[in-house]
Amino acid sequence: MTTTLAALQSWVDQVATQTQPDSIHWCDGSEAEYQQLVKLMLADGTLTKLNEKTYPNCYLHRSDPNDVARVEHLTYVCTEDEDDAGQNNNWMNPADAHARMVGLFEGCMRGRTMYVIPYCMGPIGSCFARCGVEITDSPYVVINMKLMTRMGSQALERIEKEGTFVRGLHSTGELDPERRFIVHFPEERSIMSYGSGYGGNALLGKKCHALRIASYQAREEGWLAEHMLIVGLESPEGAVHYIACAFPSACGKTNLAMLIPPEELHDWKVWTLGDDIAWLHPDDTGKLRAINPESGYFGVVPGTNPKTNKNAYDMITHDTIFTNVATTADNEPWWEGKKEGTPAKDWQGRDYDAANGPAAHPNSRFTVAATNNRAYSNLCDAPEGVPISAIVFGGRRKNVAPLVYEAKSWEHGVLVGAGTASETTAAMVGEVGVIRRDPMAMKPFCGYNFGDYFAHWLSFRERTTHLPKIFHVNWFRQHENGEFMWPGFGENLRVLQWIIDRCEHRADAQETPIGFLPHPCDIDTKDLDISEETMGILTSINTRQCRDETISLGKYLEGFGERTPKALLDQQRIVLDALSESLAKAS
Ligand code: SAT
Ligand code: MN
Repeated sequence: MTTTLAALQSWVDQVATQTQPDSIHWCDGSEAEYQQLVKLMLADGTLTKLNEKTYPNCYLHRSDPNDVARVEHLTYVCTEDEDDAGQNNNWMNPADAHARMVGLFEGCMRGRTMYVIPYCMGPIGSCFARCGVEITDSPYVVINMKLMTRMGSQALERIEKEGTFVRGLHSTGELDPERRFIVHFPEERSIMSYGSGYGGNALLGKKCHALRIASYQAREEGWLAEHMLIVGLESPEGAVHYIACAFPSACGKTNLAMLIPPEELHDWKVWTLGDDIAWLHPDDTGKLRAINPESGYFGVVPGTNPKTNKNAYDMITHDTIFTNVATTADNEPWWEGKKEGTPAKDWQGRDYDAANGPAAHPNSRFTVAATNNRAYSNLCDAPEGVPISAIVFGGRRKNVAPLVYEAKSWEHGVLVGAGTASETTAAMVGEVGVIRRDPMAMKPFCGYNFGDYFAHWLSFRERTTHLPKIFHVNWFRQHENGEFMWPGFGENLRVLQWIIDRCEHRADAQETPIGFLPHPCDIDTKDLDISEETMGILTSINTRQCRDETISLGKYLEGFGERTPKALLDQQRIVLDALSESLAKAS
Protein backbone atom coordinates (compact mmCIF):
# COMPACT_ATOMS: atom_id res chain seq x y z
CA MET A 1 0.00 0.00 0.00
CA THR A 2 1.18 3.47 -0.76
CA THR A 3 -0.79 6.64 -1.33
CA THR A 4 -2.24 8.77 -4.10
CA LEU A 5 -1.64 11.88 -2.00
CA ALA A 6 1.58 13.44 -3.25
CA ALA A 7 2.17 15.49 -0.09
CA LEU A 8 2.00 12.36 2.05
CA GLN A 9 4.13 10.26 -0.28
CA SER A 10 6.86 12.87 -0.47
CA TRP A 11 6.90 13.31 3.33
CA VAL A 12 7.21 9.54 3.81
CA ASP A 13 10.00 9.42 1.20
CA GLN A 14 11.81 12.28 2.84
CA VAL A 15 11.56 10.71 6.32
CA ALA A 16 12.80 7.40 4.90
CA THR A 17 15.79 9.11 3.35
CA GLN A 18 16.53 10.81 6.65
CA THR A 19 16.00 7.86 8.99
CA GLN A 20 17.21 5.01 6.74
CA PRO A 21 14.82 2.19 7.74
CA ASP A 22 15.35 -1.32 6.39
CA SER A 23 11.75 -1.42 5.19
CA ILE A 24 8.56 0.59 5.15
CA HIS A 25 5.18 -0.78 6.20
CA TRP A 26 1.96 1.13 5.46
CA CYS A 27 -0.54 0.13 8.16
CA ASP A 28 -3.95 -1.00 6.91
CA GLY A 29 -5.42 -1.40 10.40
CA SER A 30 -6.54 -4.99 9.82
CA GLU A 31 -6.80 -7.69 12.46
CA ALA A 32 -4.31 -9.75 10.47
CA GLU A 33 -1.79 -6.93 10.65
CA TYR A 34 -2.31 -6.64 14.42
CA GLN A 35 -1.73 -10.37 14.89
CA GLN A 36 1.31 -10.36 12.65
CA LEU A 37 2.90 -7.54 14.67
CA VAL A 38 2.06 -9.31 17.94
CA LYS A 39 3.81 -12.42 16.63
CA LEU A 40 6.85 -10.40 15.72
CA MET A 41 6.99 -8.79 19.17
CA LEU A 42 6.49 -12.11 20.95
CA ALA A 43 9.44 -13.44 19.01
CA ASP A 44 11.77 -10.58 19.93
CA GLY A 45 10.57 -10.25 23.54
CA THR A 46 8.88 -6.84 23.19
CA LEU A 47 5.70 -8.61 24.32
CA THR A 48 5.05 -11.64 26.45
CA LYS A 49 1.86 -13.60 26.29
CA LEU A 50 -0.29 -13.69 29.39
CA ASN A 51 -2.37 -16.67 30.55
CA GLU A 52 -4.42 -17.57 27.47
CA LYS A 53 -7.13 -19.35 29.47
CA THR A 54 -7.93 -16.55 31.89
CA TYR A 55 -6.65 -13.56 29.84
CA PRO A 56 -7.17 -14.54 26.18
CA ASN A 57 -5.38 -12.40 23.62
CA CYS A 58 -3.66 -10.35 26.36
CA TYR A 59 -0.03 -9.31 26.26
CA LEU A 60 2.46 -7.67 28.57
CA HIS A 61 4.95 -5.06 27.49
CA ARG A 62 7.73 -3.99 29.84
CA SER A 63 9.05 -0.51 29.11
CA ASP A 64 12.59 0.51 29.74
CA PRO A 65 12.58 1.36 33.49
CA ASN A 66 13.54 4.95 32.67
CA ASP A 67 10.62 5.33 30.27
CA VAL A 68 7.41 4.87 32.23
CA ALA A 69 5.53 8.19 32.08
CA ARG A 70 5.08 11.40 30.17
CA VAL A 71 8.08 13.74 30.36
CA GLU A 72 6.69 17.24 30.68
CA HIS A 73 10.12 18.81 31.17
CA LEU A 74 11.17 17.44 27.76
CA THR A 75 7.95 18.43 26.00
CA TYR A 76 8.03 21.61 23.92
CA VAL A 77 5.66 23.84 21.98
CA CYS A 78 7.57 25.55 19.19
CA THR A 79 5.85 28.68 17.89
CA GLU A 80 7.50 31.54 16.01
CA ASP A 81 6.61 33.95 18.82
CA GLU A 82 7.55 32.61 22.28
CA ASP A 83 4.55 34.37 23.81
CA ASP A 84 2.19 32.28 21.71
CA ALA A 85 3.36 29.15 23.56
CA GLY A 86 3.00 30.93 26.89
CA GLN A 87 4.71 30.24 30.19
CA ASN A 88 2.50 27.17 30.56
CA ASN A 89 4.70 25.48 27.93
CA ASN A 90 8.39 24.87 27.41
CA TRP A 91 9.31 26.74 24.29
CA MET A 92 11.95 26.31 21.63
CA ASN A 93 12.39 28.36 18.50
CA PRO A 94 11.00 26.25 15.60
CA ALA A 95 14.22 26.51 13.57
CA ASP A 96 16.34 25.38 16.54
CA ALA A 97 13.90 22.60 17.32
CA HIS A 98 13.99 21.36 13.73
CA ALA A 99 17.78 21.43 13.73
CA ARG A 100 17.92 19.50 16.99
CA MET A 101 15.40 16.89 15.85
CA VAL A 102 17.09 16.42 12.47
CA GLY A 103 20.25 15.52 14.36
CA LEU A 104 18.42 12.92 16.42
CA PHE A 105 16.41 11.33 13.60
CA GLU A 106 19.40 11.05 11.24
CA GLY A 107 19.72 7.35 10.39
CA CYS A 108 17.84 6.35 13.56
CA MET A 109 15.72 3.65 11.86
CA ARG A 110 18.64 1.67 10.47
CA GLY A 111 17.95 -2.00 11.06
CA ARG A 112 14.32 -1.22 11.84
CA THR A 113 10.99 -1.16 10.03
CA MET A 114 9.34 2.19 9.53
CA TYR A 115 5.57 2.04 10.04
CA VAL A 116 3.26 4.60 8.45
CA ILE A 117 0.04 4.89 10.44
CA PRO A 118 -2.81 6.91 8.90
CA TYR A 119 -5.35 7.57 11.64
CA CYS A 120 -8.54 9.50 12.22
CA MET A 121 -9.35 11.12 15.57
CA GLY A 122 -13.14 10.83 15.78
CA PRO A 123 -15.67 8.89 13.71
CA ILE A 124 -14.40 8.61 10.13
CA GLY A 125 -17.55 10.24 8.75
CA SER A 126 -17.66 13.10 11.26
CA CYS A 127 -16.99 16.67 10.18
CA PHE A 128 -15.60 17.19 13.70
CA ALA A 129 -12.97 14.45 13.26
CA ARG A 130 -9.39 15.29 12.26
CA CYS A 131 -6.77 13.07 10.70
CA GLY A 132 -3.09 12.52 11.12
CA VAL A 133 -0.29 10.23 10.05
CA GLU A 134 2.21 8.90 12.54
CA ILE A 135 5.47 7.51 11.27
CA THR A 136 7.13 5.33 13.90
CA ASP A 137 9.73 2.59 14.26
CA SER A 138 7.84 0.98 17.13
CA PRO A 139 5.47 -1.91 16.41
CA TYR A 140 4.23 -1.50 20.01
CA VAL A 141 3.07 1.99 19.06
CA VAL A 142 1.29 0.55 16.00
CA ILE A 143 -0.75 -1.98 17.98
CA ASN A 144 -1.60 0.63 20.62
CA MET A 145 -2.69 3.08 17.93
CA LYS A 146 -4.83 0.31 16.43
CA LEU A 147 -6.76 0.04 19.70
CA MET A 148 -6.77 3.75 20.54
CA THR A 149 -7.68 5.28 17.17
CA ARG A 150 -9.49 4.57 13.93
CA MET A 151 -6.41 3.76 11.93
CA GLY A 152 -5.59 2.19 8.60
CA SER A 153 -7.16 2.12 5.14
CA GLN A 154 -10.35 4.05 5.94
CA ALA A 155 -8.39 6.84 7.59
CA LEU A 156 -6.03 6.97 4.64
CA GLU A 157 -8.97 7.29 2.26
CA ARG A 158 -10.26 10.29 4.19
CA ILE A 159 -6.80 11.84 4.30
CA GLU A 160 -6.45 11.44 0.55
CA LYS A 161 -9.83 13.09 0.05
CA GLU A 162 -9.09 15.98 2.39
CA GLY A 163 -5.48 16.44 1.43
CA THR A 164 -4.48 17.59 4.93
CA PHE A 165 -3.22 15.73 7.96
CA VAL A 166 -1.18 16.29 11.10
CA ARG A 167 2.34 14.93 10.68
CA GLY A 168 3.73 12.96 13.59
CA LEU A 169 7.23 11.55 13.45
CA HIS A 170 8.29 9.20 16.21
CA SER A 171 11.29 7.04 16.98
CA THR A 172 12.08 5.21 20.18
CA GLY A 173 15.72 6.07 19.43
CA GLU A 174 18.03 4.71 22.11
CA LEU A 175 15.57 5.34 24.98
CA ASP A 176 18.24 7.58 26.44
CA PRO A 177 16.63 10.23 28.67
CA GLU A 178 19.39 12.60 27.59
CA ARG A 179 18.27 12.20 23.99
CA ARG A 180 14.52 12.45 24.50
CA PHE A 181 12.34 15.27 23.19
CA ILE A 182 8.65 15.62 22.42
CA VAL A 183 8.23 18.73 20.28
CA HIS A 184 5.16 20.29 18.72
CA PHE A 185 4.91 22.75 15.86
CA PRO A 186 1.30 23.89 16.07
CA GLU A 187 1.73 26.40 13.26
CA GLU A 188 2.94 23.58 10.99
CA ARG A 189 0.51 21.02 12.43
CA SER A 190 3.37 18.67 13.13
CA ILE A 191 4.87 16.69 15.99
CA MET A 192 8.27 15.08 16.49
CA SER A 193 8.95 12.69 19.32
CA TYR A 194 12.25 10.99 19.96
CA GLY A 195 13.65 8.67 22.61
CA SER A 196 10.54 7.38 24.39
CA GLY A 197 8.15 4.52 23.68
CA TYR A 198 5.68 5.41 26.42
CA GLY A 199 1.99 6.35 26.11
CA GLY A 200 1.54 10.07 25.82
CA ASN A 201 5.11 10.51 24.54
CA ALA A 202 4.76 8.02 21.71
CA LEU A 203 1.11 7.45 20.77
CA LEU A 204 1.05 10.75 18.94
CA GLY A 205 -2.68 10.71 18.17
CA LYS A 206 -3.42 11.12 21.87
CA LYS A 207 -2.01 14.02 23.90
CA CYS A 208 0.25 15.41 21.16
CA HIS A 209 -2.35 15.60 18.38
CA ALA A 210 -5.78 15.40 20.04
CA LEU A 211 -4.86 17.94 22.71
CA ARG A 212 -1.78 20.06 21.98
CA ILE A 213 -2.13 20.47 18.22
CA ALA A 214 -5.94 20.21 18.29
CA SER A 215 -6.32 22.85 21.01
CA TYR A 216 -4.36 25.27 18.84
CA GLN A 217 -6.41 24.40 15.77
CA ALA A 218 -9.64 24.56 17.79
CA ARG A 219 -8.89 28.12 18.80
CA GLU A 220 -8.50 29.13 15.17
CA GLU A 221 -11.65 27.26 14.13
CA GLY A 222 -13.93 28.09 17.07
CA TRP A 223 -14.13 24.86 19.07
CA LEU A 224 -12.46 23.28 22.12
CA ALA A 225 -10.11 20.28 22.46
CA GLU A 226 -10.21 19.27 26.11
CA HIS A 227 -8.79 16.75 28.59
CA MET A 228 -12.25 15.47 29.49
CA LEU A 229 -14.17 12.25 29.86
CA ILE A 230 -17.67 12.12 28.41
CA VAL A 231 -20.33 10.11 30.19
CA GLY A 232 -24.07 9.62 29.62
CA LEU A 233 -26.31 9.37 32.69
CA GLU A 234 -29.75 7.87 32.13
CA SER A 235 -32.31 8.46 34.85
CA PRO A 236 -34.97 5.88 35.78
CA GLU A 237 -37.40 8.00 33.70
CA GLY A 238 -35.20 7.50 30.65
CA ALA A 239 -33.81 11.04 30.35
CA VAL A 240 -30.13 11.01 29.35
CA HIS A 241 -27.72 13.79 30.24
CA TYR A 242 -24.21 13.90 28.88
CA ILE A 243 -21.55 15.52 30.99
CA ALA A 244 -17.90 16.27 30.23
CA CYS A 245 -15.43 16.20 33.12
CA ALA A 246 -11.87 17.52 33.19
CA PHE A 247 -9.59 15.98 35.82
CA PRO A 248 -5.81 15.69 35.65
CA SER A 249 -4.16 12.40 34.64
CA ALA A 250 -4.68 9.55 37.14
CA CYS A 251 -7.46 11.36 39.05
CA GLY A 252 -10.25 8.92 38.17
CA LYS A 253 -11.55 9.97 34.73
CA THR A 254 -11.71 6.36 33.56
CA ASN A 255 -13.51 5.25 36.73
CA LEU A 256 -16.08 8.02 36.44
CA ALA A 257 -16.62 7.34 32.74
CA MET A 258 -17.41 3.70 33.55
CA LEU A 259 -19.24 4.28 36.80
CA ILE A 260 -21.52 1.56 38.12
CA PRO A 261 -24.53 2.93 40.01
CA PRO A 262 -24.67 2.00 43.69
CA GLU A 263 -27.52 -0.20 44.93
CA GLU A 264 -29.45 2.87 46.09
CA LEU A 265 -29.49 4.21 42.48
CA HIS A 266 -29.62 0.84 40.71
CA ASP A 267 -32.27 2.03 38.26
CA TRP A 268 -29.85 4.53 36.71
CA LYS A 269 -27.81 3.62 33.63
CA VAL A 270 -24.39 4.96 32.79
CA TRP A 271 -22.90 5.05 29.29
CA THR A 272 -19.24 5.65 28.49
CA LEU A 273 -18.52 7.98 25.58
CA GLY A 274 -14.88 8.66 26.38
CA ASP A 275 -12.42 8.56 29.28
CA ASP A 276 -9.76 11.11 28.40
CA ILE A 277 -10.38 13.57 25.57
CA ALA A 278 -13.41 15.51 24.32
CA TRP A 279 -13.71 17.78 21.31
CA LEU A 280 -16.51 20.27 21.88
CA HIS A 281 -18.28 22.13 19.09
CA PRO A 282 -21.16 24.59 19.14
CA ASP A 283 -23.98 23.21 16.98
CA ASP A 284 -26.69 24.91 14.91
CA THR A 285 -29.16 24.84 17.78
CA GLY A 286 -26.80 26.71 20.09
CA LYS A 287 -25.76 23.66 22.12
CA LEU A 288 -22.27 22.41 22.75
CA ARG A 289 -21.75 18.91 21.31
CA ALA A 290 -18.92 16.55 22.12
CA ILE A 291 -17.15 13.77 20.29
CA ASN A 292 -14.49 11.50 21.73
CA PRO A 293 -11.65 11.55 19.21
CA GLU A 294 -10.30 8.25 20.54
CA SER A 295 -11.64 4.73 20.13
CA GLY A 296 -9.87 3.03 23.04
CA TYR A 297 -8.62 3.52 26.57
CA PHE A 298 -5.07 3.86 27.88
CA GLY A 299 -5.97 3.59 31.54
CA VAL A 300 -4.16 3.36 34.86
CA VAL A 301 -4.17 -0.27 36.04
CA PRO A 302 -3.33 -0.12 39.78
CA GLY A 303 -6.42 0.16 41.93
CA THR A 304 -8.69 -1.42 39.31
CA ASN A 305 -10.90 -4.04 40.98
CA PRO A 306 -14.53 -5.08 41.03
CA LYS A 307 -15.31 -2.48 43.68
CA THR A 308 -13.61 0.52 42.10
CA ASN A 309 -14.42 -0.19 38.46
CA LYS A 310 -16.02 -3.51 37.64
CA ASN A 311 -16.52 -2.55 33.99
CA ALA A 312 -12.81 -1.89 33.54
CA TYR A 313 -11.85 -4.94 35.61
CA ASP A 314 -13.90 -7.18 33.31
CA MET A 315 -13.01 -5.39 30.11
CA ILE A 316 -9.28 -5.98 30.61
CA THR A 317 -9.61 -9.75 30.95
CA HIS A 318 -9.33 -10.18 27.17
CA ASP A 319 -7.84 -8.49 24.10
CA THR A 320 -5.75 -6.12 26.21
CA ILE A 321 -2.19 -4.84 26.11
CA PHE A 322 -0.75 -4.38 29.60
CA THR A 323 2.25 -2.14 30.10
CA ASN A 324 4.43 -2.42 33.23
CA VAL A 325 2.19 -4.56 35.40
CA ALA A 326 3.46 -7.47 37.52
CA THR A 327 2.65 -11.13 36.84
CA THR A 328 1.55 -14.04 39.02
CA ALA A 329 3.05 -17.53 38.96
CA ASP A 330 0.19 -18.46 36.58
CA ASN A 331 1.25 -15.69 34.27
CA GLU A 332 -1.78 -13.54 34.94
CA PRO A 333 -1.31 -9.80 35.13
CA TRP A 334 -1.16 -8.47 38.70
CA TRP A 335 -1.27 -5.02 40.19
CA GLU A 336 -1.64 -3.32 43.56
CA GLY A 337 -5.29 -3.25 44.53
CA LYS A 338 -6.22 -6.24 42.38
CA LYS A 339 -7.49 -8.14 45.43
CA GLU A 340 -6.79 -11.51 43.77
CA GLY A 341 -3.57 -13.50 43.35
CA THR A 342 -0.05 -12.59 44.38
CA PRO A 343 2.82 -11.21 42.33
CA ALA A 344 5.63 -13.51 41.28
CA LYS A 345 7.49 -11.11 38.96
CA ASP A 346 7.46 -7.35 39.28
CA TRP A 347 6.98 -4.84 36.44
CA GLN A 348 10.66 -5.05 35.58
CA GLY A 349 10.52 -8.84 35.34
CA ARG A 350 12.45 -9.39 38.57
CA ASP A 351 11.34 -11.92 41.20
CA TYR A 352 8.93 -9.95 43.31
CA ASP A 353 10.47 -8.47 46.44
CA ALA A 354 8.51 -5.93 48.46
CA ALA A 355 11.80 -4.16 49.21
CA ASN A 356 11.92 -3.10 45.53
CA GLY A 357 8.66 -1.14 45.86
CA PRO A 358 5.32 -1.81 44.22
CA ALA A 359 5.02 -4.93 42.05
CA ALA A 360 3.21 -3.07 39.26
CA HIS A 361 4.48 0.38 38.31
CA PRO A 362 2.08 3.02 39.75
CA ASN A 363 1.63 4.34 36.20
CA SER A 364 1.19 0.90 34.63
CA ARG A 365 -1.47 0.95 31.96
CA PHE A 366 -3.98 -1.10 30.00
CA THR A 367 -4.75 -0.46 26.35
CA VAL A 368 -8.10 -1.76 25.11
CA ALA A 369 -10.60 -1.00 22.39
CA ALA A 370 -13.54 0.99 23.76
CA THR A 371 -15.92 -1.66 22.46
CA ASN A 372 -14.59 -4.04 25.16
CA ASN A 373 -16.40 -1.93 27.74
CA ARG A 374 -19.90 -3.18 28.53
CA ALA A 375 -21.00 0.42 29.18
CA TYR A 376 -19.84 1.44 25.67
CA SER A 377 -22.25 3.85 24.06
CA ASN A 378 -23.04 3.40 20.37
CA LEU A 379 -23.11 7.17 20.15
CA CYS A 380 -19.29 7.01 20.23
CA ASP A 381 -19.65 6.50 16.50
CA ALA A 382 -22.26 9.20 15.97
CA PRO A 383 -20.71 11.79 13.65
CA GLU A 384 -22.61 14.61 15.36
CA GLY A 385 -21.55 13.62 18.89
CA VAL A 386 -23.68 14.21 21.98
CA PRO A 387 -25.07 17.42 23.53
CA ILE A 388 -23.35 18.40 26.78
CA SER A 389 -25.52 19.44 29.77
CA ALA A 390 -22.73 20.15 32.23
CA ILE A 391 -18.99 20.65 32.32
CA VAL A 392 -17.30 19.47 35.50
CA PHE A 393 -13.81 20.41 36.64
CA GLY A 394 -11.98 18.72 39.46
CA GLY A 395 -8.72 17.77 41.02
CA ARG A 396 -7.22 15.90 43.91
CA ARG A 397 -7.43 18.23 46.92
CA LYS A 398 -6.99 17.14 50.54
CA ASN A 399 -8.72 20.33 51.62
CA VAL A 400 -10.11 23.68 50.43
CA ALA A 401 -12.33 22.43 47.59
CA PRO A 402 -15.77 21.20 48.74
CA LEU A 403 -17.37 18.04 47.35
CA VAL A 404 -19.22 19.95 44.64
CA TYR A 405 -20.22 23.46 43.67
CA GLU A 406 -21.78 25.19 40.70
CA ALA A 407 -20.36 28.27 39.03
CA LYS A 408 -22.61 31.33 38.96
CA SER A 409 -22.22 32.02 35.26
CA TRP A 410 -20.20 30.89 32.24
CA GLU A 411 -17.56 33.55 32.96
CA HIS A 412 -17.34 32.51 36.58
CA GLY A 413 -17.16 28.89 35.43
CA VAL A 414 -14.14 29.71 33.29
CA LEU A 415 -12.50 31.10 36.45
CA VAL A 416 -13.42 27.90 38.31
CA GLY A 417 -11.79 25.86 35.53
CA ALA A 418 -8.76 28.12 35.43
CA GLY A 419 -8.45 27.74 39.20
CA THR A 420 -8.32 23.95 39.14
CA ALA A 421 -5.35 22.66 41.10
CA SER A 422 -4.40 19.12 41.96
CA GLU A 423 -1.84 16.93 43.66
CA THR A 424 0.60 15.51 41.11
CA THR A 425 0.36 11.79 40.23
CA ALA A 426 2.58 9.07 38.78
CA ALA A 427 1.30 9.84 35.26
CA MET A 428 4.18 12.23 34.75
CA VAL A 429 7.82 12.02 35.75
CA GLY A 430 8.45 14.00 38.96
CA GLU A 431 7.43 14.22 42.59
CA VAL A 432 4.00 12.79 43.46
CA GLY A 433 1.51 14.56 45.75
CA VAL A 434 2.58 18.17 45.24
CA ILE A 435 -0.22 20.68 44.63
CA ARG A 436 0.09 22.42 41.32
CA ARG A 437 -2.22 24.62 39.29
CA ASP A 438 -3.71 22.69 36.42
CA PRO A 439 -6.26 24.89 34.64
CA MET A 440 -9.00 22.78 33.03
CA ALA A 441 -6.62 19.82 33.68
CA MET A 442 -4.81 21.11 30.57
CA LYS A 443 -1.52 22.30 32.10
CA PRO A 444 0.52 19.65 30.26
CA PHE A 445 -1.66 19.67 27.15
CA CYS A 446 -2.63 23.16 26.04
CA GLY A 447 -0.77 23.90 22.81
CA TYR A 448 -0.75 27.68 23.30
CA ASN A 449 -0.64 30.50 25.84
CA PHE A 450 -3.06 29.93 28.72
CA GLY A 451 -4.00 33.62 28.63
CA ASP A 452 -5.31 33.17 25.08
CA TYR A 453 -6.87 29.87 26.07
CA PHE A 454 -8.91 31.49 28.85
CA ALA A 455 -10.04 34.18 26.39
CA HIS A 456 -11.07 31.45 23.96
CA TRP A 457 -13.15 29.75 26.65
CA LEU A 458 -14.80 33.06 27.51
CA SER A 459 -15.63 33.64 23.84
CA PHE A 460 -18.15 30.79 23.89
CA ARG A 461 -20.58 33.18 25.53
CA GLU A 462 -20.90 34.73 22.07
CA ARG A 463 -20.67 31.51 20.10
CA THR A 464 -23.55 29.59 21.63
CA THR A 465 -26.89 30.32 23.24
CA HIS A 466 -27.35 27.18 25.38
CA LEU A 467 -24.09 26.96 27.26
CA PRO A 468 -23.74 24.06 29.68
CA LYS A 469 -23.58 24.81 33.39
CA ILE A 470 -20.13 24.54 34.94
CA PHE A 471 -19.35 22.66 38.17
CA HIS A 472 -16.35 21.76 40.29
CA VAL A 473 -16.00 18.50 42.22
CA ASN A 474 -13.46 17.08 44.65
CA TRP A 475 -13.72 13.38 45.49
CA PHE A 476 -10.46 13.48 47.42
CA ARG A 477 -11.14 15.58 50.51
CA GLN A 478 -9.41 14.07 53.57
CA HIS A 479 -9.81 14.02 57.32
CA GLU A 480 -6.80 15.05 59.41
CA ASN A 481 -5.86 11.37 59.74
CA GLY A 482 -5.63 11.01 55.95
CA GLU A 483 -8.90 9.10 55.54
CA PHE A 484 -11.03 10.12 52.58
CA MET A 485 -14.24 11.88 53.59
CA TRP A 486 -16.26 10.79 50.57
CA PRO A 487 -16.51 7.12 49.47
CA GLY A 488 -16.02 7.97 45.77
CA PHE A 489 -16.32 5.57 42.81
CA GLY A 490 -19.93 4.47 42.14
CA GLU A 491 -21.19 6.70 44.95
CA ASN A 492 -20.10 9.72 42.93
CA LEU A 493 -23.35 9.26 41.01
CA ARG A 494 -25.08 10.82 44.04
CA VAL A 495 -23.18 14.02 43.32
CA LEU A 496 -23.76 13.81 39.58
CA GLN A 497 -27.46 13.43 40.33
CA TRP A 498 -27.41 16.81 42.10
CA ILE A 499 -25.56 18.26 39.12
CA ILE A 500 -28.25 16.97 36.74
CA ASP A 501 -31.01 18.21 39.02
CA ARG A 502 -29.38 21.65 38.97
CA CYS A 503 -29.31 21.53 35.17
CA GLU A 504 -33.02 20.66 35.26
CA HIS A 505 -33.72 23.40 37.82
CA ARG A 506 -34.99 20.78 40.25
CA ALA A 507 -32.46 21.01 43.08
CA ASP A 508 -31.88 23.57 45.75
CA ALA A 509 -28.53 25.14 46.62
CA GLN A 510 -26.93 27.62 48.98
CA GLU A 511 -25.15 30.61 47.56
CA THR A 512 -21.57 31.19 48.73
CA PRO A 513 -18.85 33.51 47.42
CA ILE A 514 -17.27 30.66 45.41
CA GLY A 515 -20.52 29.38 43.88
CA PHE A 516 -23.69 27.40 44.62
CA LEU A 517 -23.19 24.49 47.01
CA PRO A 518 -25.73 21.81 47.85
CA HIS A 519 -27.23 21.83 51.34
CA PRO A 520 -26.08 18.62 53.04
CA CYS A 521 -29.60 17.21 52.57
CA ASP A 522 -29.54 17.89 48.80
CA ILE A 523 -27.08 15.01 48.34
CA ASP A 524 -28.69 11.60 48.79
CA THR A 525 -26.59 9.75 51.39
CA LYS A 526 -29.01 6.89 52.06
CA ASP A 527 -27.11 3.69 53.00
CA LEU A 528 -23.80 5.55 53.15
CA ASP A 529 -21.63 5.37 56.22
CA ILE A 530 -20.97 9.09 56.43
CA SER A 531 -21.57 11.35 59.42
CA GLU A 532 -23.59 14.55 59.40
CA GLU A 533 -20.47 16.36 60.49
CA THR A 534 -18.48 15.09 57.50
CA MET A 535 -21.31 16.01 55.10
CA GLY A 536 -21.27 19.43 56.74
CA ILE A 537 -17.58 19.87 55.92
CA LEU A 538 -18.03 18.54 52.38
CA THR A 539 -20.84 20.96 51.62
CA SER A 540 -19.44 24.15 53.12
CA ILE A 541 -16.48 26.38 52.52
CA ASN A 542 -13.67 27.51 54.75
CA THR A 543 -13.82 31.20 53.89
CA ARG A 544 -10.26 31.96 54.97
CA GLN A 545 -8.78 29.07 52.97
CA CYS A 546 -10.87 30.00 49.95
CA ARG A 547 -9.72 33.59 50.18
CA ASP A 548 -6.05 32.54 50.30
CA GLU A 549 -6.68 30.26 47.34
CA THR A 550 -8.37 33.05 45.37
CA ILE A 551 -5.51 35.45 46.08
CA SER A 552 -2.99 32.89 44.88
CA LEU A 553 -5.12 32.21 41.79
CA GLY A 554 -5.15 35.94 41.01
CA LYS A 555 -1.34 36.03 41.13
CA TYR A 556 -1.15 32.96 38.93
CA LEU A 557 -3.48 34.49 36.33
CA GLU A 558 -1.59 37.75 36.31
CA GLY A 559 1.51 35.72 35.48
CA PHE A 560 0.23 35.41 31.91
CA GLY A 561 0.60 39.17 31.59
CA GLU A 562 -1.35 41.06 29.00
CA ARG A 563 -2.79 37.89 27.56
CA THR A 564 -4.88 37.24 30.67
CA PRO A 565 -8.39 38.41 29.80
CA LYS A 566 -9.60 41.26 31.93
CA ALA A 567 -13.00 39.58 32.20
CA LEU A 568 -11.34 36.70 34.00
CA LEU A 569 -9.54 38.95 36.46
CA ASP A 570 -12.86 40.72 37.06
CA GLN A 571 -14.36 37.38 38.04
CA GLN A 572 -11.49 36.71 40.41
CA ARG A 573 -11.98 40.15 41.96
CA ILE A 574 -15.72 39.55 42.46
CA VAL A 575 -15.08 36.24 44.25
CA LEU A 576 -12.27 37.73 46.34
CA ASP A 577 -14.37 40.73 47.40
CA ALA A 578 -17.25 38.47 48.40
CA LEU A 579 -14.93 36.29 50.46
CA SER A 580 -13.33 39.29 52.17
CA GLU A 581 -16.74 40.74 52.94
CA SER A 582 -17.91 37.48 54.42
CA LEU A 583 -14.78 37.28 56.60
CA ALA A 584 -15.27 40.86 57.78
CA LYS A 585 -18.88 40.09 58.71
CA ALA A 586 -17.85 37.02 60.66
CA SER A 587 -15.25 38.83 62.76
O1 SAT B 1 0.67 8.94 29.02
S1 SAT B 1 -0.67 9.46 28.68
O2 SAT B 1 -0.59 10.90 28.45
O3 SAT B 1 -1.16 8.82 27.48
C1 SAT B 1 -1.75 9.16 29.95
C2 SAT B 1 -1.95 10.32 30.81
O4 SAT B 1 -1.01 10.81 31.44
O5 SAT B 1 -3.10 10.81 30.90
MN1 MN C 1 -5.21 11.95 30.33
